[in-house]
This record gives sequence, C-alpha cells and structure tokens, in this order.
Amino acid sequence: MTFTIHQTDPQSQARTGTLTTDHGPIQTPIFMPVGTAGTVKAVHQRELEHDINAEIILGNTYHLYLRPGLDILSQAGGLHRFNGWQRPILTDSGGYQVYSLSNTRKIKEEGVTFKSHIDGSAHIFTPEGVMDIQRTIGADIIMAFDECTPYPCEYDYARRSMDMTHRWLQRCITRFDETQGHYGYRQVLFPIVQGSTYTDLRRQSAEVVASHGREGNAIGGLAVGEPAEQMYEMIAIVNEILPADKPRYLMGVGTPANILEAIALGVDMFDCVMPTRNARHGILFTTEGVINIKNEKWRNDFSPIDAALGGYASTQYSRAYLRHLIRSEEILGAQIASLHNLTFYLWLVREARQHIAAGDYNSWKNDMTTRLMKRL
Ligand code: PRF
Repeated sequence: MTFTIHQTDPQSQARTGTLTTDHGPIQTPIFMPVGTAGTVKAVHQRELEHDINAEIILGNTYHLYLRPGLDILSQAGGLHRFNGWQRPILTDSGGYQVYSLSNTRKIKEEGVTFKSHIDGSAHIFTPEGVMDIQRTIGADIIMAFDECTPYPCEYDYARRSMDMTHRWLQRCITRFDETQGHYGYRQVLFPIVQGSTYTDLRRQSAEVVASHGREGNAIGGLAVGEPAEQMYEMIAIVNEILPADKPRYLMGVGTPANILEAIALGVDMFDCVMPTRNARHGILFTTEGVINIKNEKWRNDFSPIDAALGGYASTQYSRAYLRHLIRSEEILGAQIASLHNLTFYLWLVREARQHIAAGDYNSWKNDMTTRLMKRL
C-alpha cells in the first residue's frame, strides 16, 4: 500500500492524497460507507460504484465472524469474492462492536469473552484470533484489537485500558507479521490510538502507535459522548505525533461538521453509520441543511430531495414521495434515503478535496459548517 500526498492546505493541517491498495486507489480525505454484515444496508453495489463512486467500504469482524462465519467466507475466497465488491475493504476489529452489541462481555488480558447478540453462544476474541479472522475475511486494511473506553471514563481506568490496548497491539503486530493473506493480495494493519479524553494519555498512545511505523494509523475512543470541542482537542494532540506521511483514520466519526473539522486537523479517513442509519429514520443531510422527512411540512413538497447535490436518488424523487415511503415503512424509502445520504457524504469529502486543492479550505469549511448543520 502506498500513500501519496498531493496538496496541503496552508491555513490548516488538511491535505489531499491517494491511498493505493491492491484493490485500487482511494482519494483522501475519504468517507467510507459502513457495510457491517458485508452489505451497506439498503444500497446496491452498482449504486455504490456508479452513482456515488464509493472507493472503499467497511466490514465488521464481529458480525461477519458470527454470521455467515469464517467457514463460508473462506470457502467463498474472502469477502470480496463473497459479496462481489472488487474495490478496497477495511474491517474493524470487533474491539468496538463487542462492547456495544454483545450481551455479556468480560475483558481480560488474554482477550474479550462475549455472548453473541444473535444466539447467545459464547466466544472469545483475542488479538491473535482477530488478526486471523481479518486475514480470512480478506480486507485490504485490517484494524488492531483495542478497547474503546466509554465516556466519561476515570483516569485510572483509561490508563490501564490504554496500556492493555498497547500490549494487545504488540500481539496483533506479531501475529499479523508472521502470517500472510490467503488470497494473493496485500493486507495492511492499522494500529489504534486510545487514551480517552486525557491529553497525557493521548500523547503517550500516539507515541506508541507511531513507533510501530505501520502503513496507516487510527484514532479510536472518540465520538463516544464527549463534547465536540474535546474531541477536536484530542485529535489535534494526536495528529501532532502521528506521522504526517501516513494516512490517519478517525474511527466512527461523524456529523458533516465533525468531518470538516477533523479534516482541518489532518485526518484522511472516516467511517460512520450516521448517513445510512439516519436515512432509515428519515433524517436526511442536504446541501441546505438537515431535514426530518417525516415532518408535516414536506407532505406536499414535490421538489427533488436535493437538486443542488445532483445524483440519481437526490434528483429523481420528491420530498413528498420519500416522506410517504418512509412513513409507510416501504423498503424503497430506506433505499432512496440511504443512497441520498451517502451521495451527500461522498459529495462532502469530494468538495473538501477540491477546496484543499484550491487553497481555500478553511473559509469554505466555516461557511459550510453553519449551512449544513441547519435544521430545515
Ligand atoms: N475502536 C474500534 N472501532 C471503533 C472505535 C474504536 O475506538 C470507535 C470510536 N468512535 C468507532 N469504531 N476498533
């Protein structure tokens, strides 16, 4: 994998680049649609590829391991073969989903024992096991096994958890480096910075992560309920330490405003369920602001969902029609709304890249942030 930086913004830490994997290139800053169970919910791959030009999607170790399971994924020849997506895939390690989804979980030095949210069966995730699983899934970018601390988090817990995440990271690296991909293309491992909202812990964690010299680095443990200002402060501290010539991935973030702010702080990659999850609940992001399509005010608005955005879903269907579909819980409602919100997120990062290249990123970001977060 190579990462080439094209332009850097003179007024901020923002930059544009290209990340090249064996499944193709990714223009950064990028937003990665979340495809938890090997599918971006309610969105066809034809739409991902041709309508919104998604250059990479996410998968989740936790979900894919539980269902369909490694036997099927390995028989298929990996997730790319199984779901037919031929562009890059990144998998999260389960070091987050296991905390948010599984019923009972116990975190120990060896790993995390948990019960499946599907059938209650007992499992253990260890750093070594999670590397093996992600090798079998066959993602281009795989994530280290970590503990994402909750917010708020006592200092002592945050410190002990971070230290364990660092020991787990060493175990991940050892296992990863002594194994190979099963399918003939290269995989890379990104470590994850933790440390809750404590500046000294964040610095320490960024130093440890940077010292491993991997092909890219991630920032975890943020957007878990802390104020946005605190999140930005942590990102700024961490990004001073993470190498500038490697991609930086902020995990699970966020709103359009969060993304634009983090880009200014030097982040290159984002993922979040927000566009797809909100879409299913009728919350739409548009170039004018945020819409709750279920509201009465859209019942006879026959204008397109977002004419300025362009793209199929956003111009083909009216707000009144989408309101009707979502209120009727029609499957097509979720499909249109999801495709629309992803069109918006991919448009947002494309615009960001263009403004970084043009040298006016900061002023554009400030204008956009107020506009995009307005409730219509
Ligand atoms: N760790 C992992 N995945 C994540 C996070 C994390 O801290 C977050 C935090 N926002 C989202 N996804 N492994």
